[in-house]
Amino acid sequence: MIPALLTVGGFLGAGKTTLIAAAAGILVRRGLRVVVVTNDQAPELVDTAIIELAGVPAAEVAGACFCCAFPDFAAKTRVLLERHAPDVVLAEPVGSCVDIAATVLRPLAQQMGDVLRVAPFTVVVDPAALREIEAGSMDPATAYIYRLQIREADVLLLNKCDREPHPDLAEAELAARSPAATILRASATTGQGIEAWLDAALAAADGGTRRIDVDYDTYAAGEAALGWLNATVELSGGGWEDALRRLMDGIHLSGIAHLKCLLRSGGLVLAANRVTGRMDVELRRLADGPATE
Ligand SMILES: Nc1nc2c(ncn2[C@@H]2O[C@H](COP(=O)(O)OP(=O)(O)O)[C@@H](O)[C@H]2O)c(=O)[nH]1
Ligand SMILES: [Mg+2]
Repeated sequence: MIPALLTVGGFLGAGKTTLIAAAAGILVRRGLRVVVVTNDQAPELVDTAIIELAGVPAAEVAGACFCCAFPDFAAKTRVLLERHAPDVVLAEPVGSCVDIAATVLRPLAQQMGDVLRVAPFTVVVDPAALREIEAGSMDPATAYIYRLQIREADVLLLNKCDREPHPDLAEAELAARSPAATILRASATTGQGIEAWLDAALAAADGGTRRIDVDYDTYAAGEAALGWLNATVELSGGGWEDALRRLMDGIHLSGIAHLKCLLRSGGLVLAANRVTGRMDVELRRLADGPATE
């Protein structure tokens, strides 16, 4: 069977990496081989570290989105195919990226259709962020990107349903915006709905065929309205959970799409996030070994 490329898009902080790590775990338990391609604006990605900590081989396309770095994406995918002979390649494009079907998935199907089949393009949606966009509190050009991402999806995965009080409203909103898409509900953190999504996505072929018209000036303005900060800092001390919380809380910006941080101390690895629509710091332990000072 030709391996499937399952691309998981969606806005910054929607839960793509969490979903991919959970899905990879499920697929491995099913006896399948899985690899992941991550993507962000800077090297040494937090996402890559999270996937590798889950024990899954990963390659990263850094410094540009999959569409702008298509040859790199195709080359890294080929290397993973040759090295690991996977059954499924999971790919996460940058959260501010759109027009992925036209610029990545269809060219890939043409160039590598003999070694890879393109599964339905899934776009993950955080209902709290969707509400914020509907309320008009996001930069209009950035909101344009968000809405196009929804229209481009073959499958819309309404995520974070474990804490969403109004999933029906969010689902109706998505159905109105993208009537032809398959809409599914999930929680990447509890695992709810992920098996059903995988079954649906991996059974189908010919993903990424939906066509959208993109105004590239507005798209560029929407990306330009987002700032990027990539930093590595060395700390000494202890009480790392508290320190990380205070560090994340102490960053004051007029708006945050997705602030993420990985803290390593000895065998301890912590991940912390703040995302659109919910500004409190979420902290997870990715590895639980003894910390150093
Ligand atoms: N409650 C809840 N939080 C989630 C869920 N999925 C992701 N998150 C959290 O959302 C934040 C961003 O997740 P991440 O996977 O990094 O988002 P990405 O930017 O789309 O890759 C993290 O704090 C995750 O723990 C979910 O299903 N439920
Ligand atoms: Mg991510």
